[in-house]
Amino acid sequence: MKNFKTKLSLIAIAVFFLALMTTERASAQFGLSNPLFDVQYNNQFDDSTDFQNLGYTLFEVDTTAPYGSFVSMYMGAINSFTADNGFALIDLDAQPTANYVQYGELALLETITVEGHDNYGVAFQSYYGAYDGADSVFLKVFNGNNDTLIRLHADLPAGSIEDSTHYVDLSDFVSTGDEISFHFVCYSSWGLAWLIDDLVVLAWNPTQVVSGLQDCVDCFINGKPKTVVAIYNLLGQPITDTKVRGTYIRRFDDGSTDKITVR
Ligand SMILES: [Ca+2]
Repeated sequence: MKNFKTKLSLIAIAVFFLALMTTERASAQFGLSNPLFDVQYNNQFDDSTDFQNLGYTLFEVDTTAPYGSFVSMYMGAINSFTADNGFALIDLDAQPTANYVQYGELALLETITVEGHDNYGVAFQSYYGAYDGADSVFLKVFNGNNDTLIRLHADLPAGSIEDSTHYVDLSDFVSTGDEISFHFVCYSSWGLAWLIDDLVVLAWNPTQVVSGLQDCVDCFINGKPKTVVAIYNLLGQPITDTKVRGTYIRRFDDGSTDKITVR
């Protein structure tokens, strides 16, 4: 009886900590104690049971870096915020097929109900190496019976690699109350590798389109212009090496934030 009670206690403690970890993961805003925006979901790719392979070339969800014997072994791990606790990898270089036709599809098994805003988007870190022009990678967004395929790294020349934060605005095909999910899809002749991490679904007011990072629309407080004091990418990571084009979150000297697209 004593052993039984001890077992029950241990199970209760394990369930408590599992729930705590899940809550912590769900509410985490990468690297920031004060969330910059309303995070509706995040996945740090720290649990392989969140995902399922649907293609015949397989993704791994682990901390394995590319290991293909031709070129991908030189790529190294993804430069994501939470690479240490896992990421997704499809190493096409390590899984050659006889007919040079590879297809990988990694399905996120969880569905996300977006609520409370007019605008939604998804951000993630993506590290990709293409061998030739036949190689291509996509984010597939599911919303009810509709799916939308969005090509990633589309401008990447064959034979090069790119590690970058991606933001896809979902506002045109996702509304409050919708249940959405994501697949990562890859077609290749004999590509190198693709790594993914730090998926965030966020909600925001309409994005302002500006021509420069310091440009502001209605950015006055008490008659004085507000000053940009920090700039973040859509994963909430501080940005120092800003590109001219892209979508960012800015924090002003009065503590307020906005979301901009620089074109
Ligand atoms: Ca991770």
